[in-house]
Parts: sequence; C-alpha cells; structure tokens
Amino acid sequence: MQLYYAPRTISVAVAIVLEEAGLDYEAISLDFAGGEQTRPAYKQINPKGRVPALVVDGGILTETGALLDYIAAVAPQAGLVPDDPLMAARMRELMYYLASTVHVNHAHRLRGPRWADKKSSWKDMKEKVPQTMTACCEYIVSNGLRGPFVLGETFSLADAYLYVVCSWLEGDGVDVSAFPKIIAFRDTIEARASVKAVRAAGML
Ligand SMILES: N[C@@H](CCC(=O)N[C@@H](CS)C(=O)NCC(=O)O)C(=O)O
Repeated sequence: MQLYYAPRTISVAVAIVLEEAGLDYEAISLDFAGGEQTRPAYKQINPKGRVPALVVDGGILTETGALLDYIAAVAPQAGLVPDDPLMAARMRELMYYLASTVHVNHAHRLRGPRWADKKSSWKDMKEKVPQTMTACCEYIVSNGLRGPFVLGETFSLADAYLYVVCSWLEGDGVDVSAFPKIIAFRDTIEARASVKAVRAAGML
C-alpha cells in the first residue's frame, strides 16, 4: 500500500492504524506549503486535492474513515473494530462526528477561502475556531470518550482518529488544561508503539 499524507494532518491517523495492523506501507509526503496537493499530478491520485489517499490492490481510496475501516477489514487479527454491532456503531458515531463537524470547524482556521471570498470573512471564521473547537471538546469528553480509550478499555479505529484531532487543539486556541480527560487520552495513545513509530518517521 502507498499512503499519501502530510505531516500533522488527519492522514497520520491512517499511518497509526496501518502500524497497529502491522501492515507494510510506503508513506509519501506531500508538500502542503508548496501546494503539492492542488497540482494535477496529485489530483490524479485524489481529485479532491486532500490527504489521505491510500493506494491498495484494486484502486485508490480516500476519506479517512473509509481508509481506517478498510485497514481493519484486511487485518481482522488486529481487532481494530469491536465485534459487538452497538460498540462498532458507537466507534463510527464518533468518527463521523470528527469528520463532519470537528475537522470542518478546525479547517475554518486556515481554509477560509473554501467557504468565503472576503478576507474579512476569513478573519471572522478564524476567530470563531477556539469557540467551536472548545464546544466539540465538551461534547467529546461528555459523550464520545469513555476513557481511557474511546470505547472504554479497548483500542479501536476511533482512538487513532481522535488522537490526531486532539493534537490540533492548542493550535486551534483551545485551553486544553480545562479537559484533563483529553490530556490523559493523549498520553495513553502517545505511549503506543504505533504512535512512536509515526512520530519517529516525522509524521507527527
Ligand atoms: N473528509 C476528508 C478530509 C481530508 C482533509 O481535508 N485533509 C486536509 C488535511 S487535514 C487536507 O488535505 N487539506 C488540504 C487542502 O485543504 O488543501 C477526510 O476525512 O479524509
């Protein structure tokens, strides 16, 4: 497999899960500062101009949640999705929330031109990010993160996803000290060999 990624982006969740699954992969870093994700060569890989993209036997996959589910399915021995349907749905409940709400709120800090043309609108959107991301943290600690892992005692796909999102919080202006459960969660995930491996590779 080949993983197209950029350091510290959501694509790193895919690298963490590939490590957890014990699968071989080649990590290909894109130069976001140089706009490599917007160039025609990369748009042939992912027409959306985003990371991650994962080249697998049979095609190219995009969307973080879909990639994580694919990896879990091809490496069932890693036990990354719970067998219990309700717990599996709980895991995806948080993953869909991260994709559809939290990541989108975060993107308002740097990607204002996606939604508005006026610079004053970008400034307004950016200023709102600490508030929206703090509200997301409040929801997550009350309803999404059981502790120590998302689902309680067992690591699952949602932990890798949430971990990368939580690595953005200081940059998004969230007072993380107000969320000791998130600090404890980050410490728990940080200690995993998978995270140490991607950090050593310069992805985090
Ligand atoms: N819904 C997509 C979002 C992917 C996404 O927006 N990735 C960001 C990095 S965190 C990106 O590639 N941004 C590049 C850009 O906006 O130009 C997913 O979950 O995979």
